[in-house]
Amino acid sequence: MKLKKLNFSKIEKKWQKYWQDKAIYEPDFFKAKKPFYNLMMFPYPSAEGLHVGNMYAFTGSDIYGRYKRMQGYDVFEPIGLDGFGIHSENYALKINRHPKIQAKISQKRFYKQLEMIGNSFAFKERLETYDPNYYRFTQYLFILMFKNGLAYRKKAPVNWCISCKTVLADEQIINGKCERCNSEVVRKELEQWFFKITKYADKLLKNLEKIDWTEKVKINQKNWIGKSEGAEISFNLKNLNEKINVFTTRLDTIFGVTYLVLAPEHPLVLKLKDKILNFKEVLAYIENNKFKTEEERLTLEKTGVELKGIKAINPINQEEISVWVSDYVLLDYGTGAIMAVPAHDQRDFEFALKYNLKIKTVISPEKGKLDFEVKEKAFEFDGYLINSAEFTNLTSQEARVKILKKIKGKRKVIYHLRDWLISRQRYWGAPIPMIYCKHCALEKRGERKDMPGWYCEKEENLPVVLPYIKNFRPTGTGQAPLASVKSFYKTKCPNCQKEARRETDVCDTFLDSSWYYLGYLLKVFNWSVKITDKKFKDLVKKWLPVDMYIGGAEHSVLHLLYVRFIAMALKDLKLVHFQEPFLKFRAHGLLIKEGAKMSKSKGNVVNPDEYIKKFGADTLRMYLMFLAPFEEGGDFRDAGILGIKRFLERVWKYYQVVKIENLKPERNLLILVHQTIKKVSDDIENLHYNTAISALMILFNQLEKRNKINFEILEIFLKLLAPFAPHLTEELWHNKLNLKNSIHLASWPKYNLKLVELKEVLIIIQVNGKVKDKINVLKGIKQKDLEELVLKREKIKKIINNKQIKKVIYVPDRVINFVI
Ligand code: ANZ
Ligand code: ZN
Repeated sequence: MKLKKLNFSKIEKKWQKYWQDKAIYEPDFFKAKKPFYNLMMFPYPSAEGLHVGNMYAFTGSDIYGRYKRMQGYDVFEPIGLDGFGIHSENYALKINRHPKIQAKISQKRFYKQLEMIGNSFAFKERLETYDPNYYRFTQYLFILMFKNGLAYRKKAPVNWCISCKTVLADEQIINGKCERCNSEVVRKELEQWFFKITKYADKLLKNLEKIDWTEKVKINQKNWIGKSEGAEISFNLKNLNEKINVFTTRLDTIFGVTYLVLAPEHPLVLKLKDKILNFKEVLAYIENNKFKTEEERLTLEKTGVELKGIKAINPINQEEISVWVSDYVLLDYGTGAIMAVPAHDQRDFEFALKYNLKIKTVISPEKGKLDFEVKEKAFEFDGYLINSAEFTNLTSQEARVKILKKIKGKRKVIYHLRDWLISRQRYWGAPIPMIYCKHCALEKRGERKDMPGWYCEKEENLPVVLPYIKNFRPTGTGQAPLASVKSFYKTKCPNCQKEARRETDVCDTFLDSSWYYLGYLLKVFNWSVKITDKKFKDLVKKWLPVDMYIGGAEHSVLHLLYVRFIAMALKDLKLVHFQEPFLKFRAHGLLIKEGAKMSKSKGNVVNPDEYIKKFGADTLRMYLMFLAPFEEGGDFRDAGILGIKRFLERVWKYYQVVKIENLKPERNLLILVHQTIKKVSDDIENLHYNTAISALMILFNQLEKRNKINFEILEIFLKLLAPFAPHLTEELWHNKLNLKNSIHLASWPKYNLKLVELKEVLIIIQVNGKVKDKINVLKGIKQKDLEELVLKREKIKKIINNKQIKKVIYVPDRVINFVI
């Protein structure tokens, strides 16, 4: 018989078409009995094409989805493009093409690639965030937030990326640089839109305990939310009817307070204008330090100015202390003012050294060590109080409670989390659907009392379409490009009908992705429902929350936090029935190339197309998954991929030549098959795809030794391999096993626990009572089977050398002795 050579690309195209034509990956949304929402983070189409890192993530997610489908779940595995926003716009700017035109080109290219990788995507429900059908809901979400007091505008110092020419959210600053372009970030005073994520700080934190997420992502979120428990206490100002409130976590150090510090923007500074003797100097300091970023404020050498003529009184001992302004104190944390304890806070320590302020030690590391003194650096730990009047010798913890009572302070919990800055001075995003009327503003009218002049665009007028404009480049002036498009911003006030102005900033990209898992379900209705419609809500109940979500850990405090917040807000508005959108989230590892990070400048970026063309999608998929446990990432090496290619070719060849027999399978092989079913199932469940693949290789080595084999075993092997190599297995399923329907809709094999639990034992082989050899066999092996195995061994054959065996003595599972 002439062997057919394996033509990867031919069979891959054939089966991709078949899957599409038969829509086998489209669940029946309304009738599904066991819905399983298998979500992967949709890509930014902000490069020439799909990155192999995307393919790595998607394959890992797809294997899980395919496995669940074969287990009988109605799996929904959608995909789309997160194509609105700064990522895509920056790319368009780079290659000097209009983002709208580029989006069309990228869309075609990305979808083609997404088909090529052989995932079981429900392509009918795909979506793009720049589609007006989509962003109509993004805008609707904005309006919902506004109407419910969760969106507001305020003037605030914000992070401004010099290169992207727009503001950034705190979450988008990584080590003081822009998350997107890695350029410098400076501070600007601007009026901006914010979402009140801080309202949910506590829930965002508490719920972490309830969700099954990758631990390190939960830890990142916990730290970012940054719950801080302490006290708020007041310091009266001497001879003035004013006080300074401070937030402290270390009330036990109150006897060590040697000065107070206000943030430069603290309103009290201006209020005390006439009382501050050196007000000019203070003002100059404030002006000079206005544009430092938060990072700079906290890391650069500390500077400040004393407010001359102002003294505060320490409530615990009535001591007079000086008051300073310094930018190491931030306005929007706590109360914007601190009590400084140089002996026990390193920042205060450095400041005190620089300005020659007193350093008074009040905490000792050892009980009774009353002469302890801080010299080189602050002692920042809890300990035992010293120099603290009647509180001396108490532990820090005891002292905090007692001091709080004595000075009548308030316990207070605050969070590091800030509100989410949502507006961007860019072009390529969903226009913020708000209208400002200065006439109404003058009369203090508005949709909300606290925001005079502001009105939402009416729901029936959505979407506010982003117009095509030639000059889409960011201006750098703090104004978005749309601010110079009169036909866009000129409108009528929805209230008084006089001339009004549309908001010209657009929404942050992360608003687009904060609800996309709901978007796929809207697409089921082809966008023709409202979020409040019963039929939509029913579908939401049926399919959500998402059962499994897979994506990168780099989104820990960006997308993954925002998306939880939006779900909580929607839940409170009774639009969804869950607080947490993703029950289970797993972060995949990072893919590197030959030990190095992939980057264009190094020229070591793996282009998945090239590899698919050369080796086939099945080979690439399996190779990527074989590298290491999925959650750990892997090192891509060209040499390695050949090994997988050869393996798949061997499978192909074997299925061409093997004869199917209808005998009962050998017990040994059957045991291995069942153990492999269990191993592969467990491994897929835990995303240990690499060891699942190894187990399949071990099983296949055994199959390959046989030229006749039982049909069921051939069937089981293909099924186990199907999630990894979906095309090859589909081909062999139809054309070797002659089975109808897709293998991917077949049921996942079940194992027989009895067979799986069999253990191996080491049996000693003796000839005439002398130890000659050892053999590993399954526990409980029958004497007849064991004899047969042993007598096949070269070593034993030689010894026995055709002599007559007189007797065989067998001690079960331990020793077999041939008497010759
Ligand atoms: C006195 C003190 C003594 C403090 C001591 C610390 C150690 P976390 O844990 O991050 O919440 N602080 C309060 N508000 C601040 C602001 N707006 N800008 C800068 N620093 C501020 O930190 C709480 C501590 O940070 C507070 O406790 C306060 O300094 C400082 F031995 O008060 B502490
Ligand atoms: Zn008006």
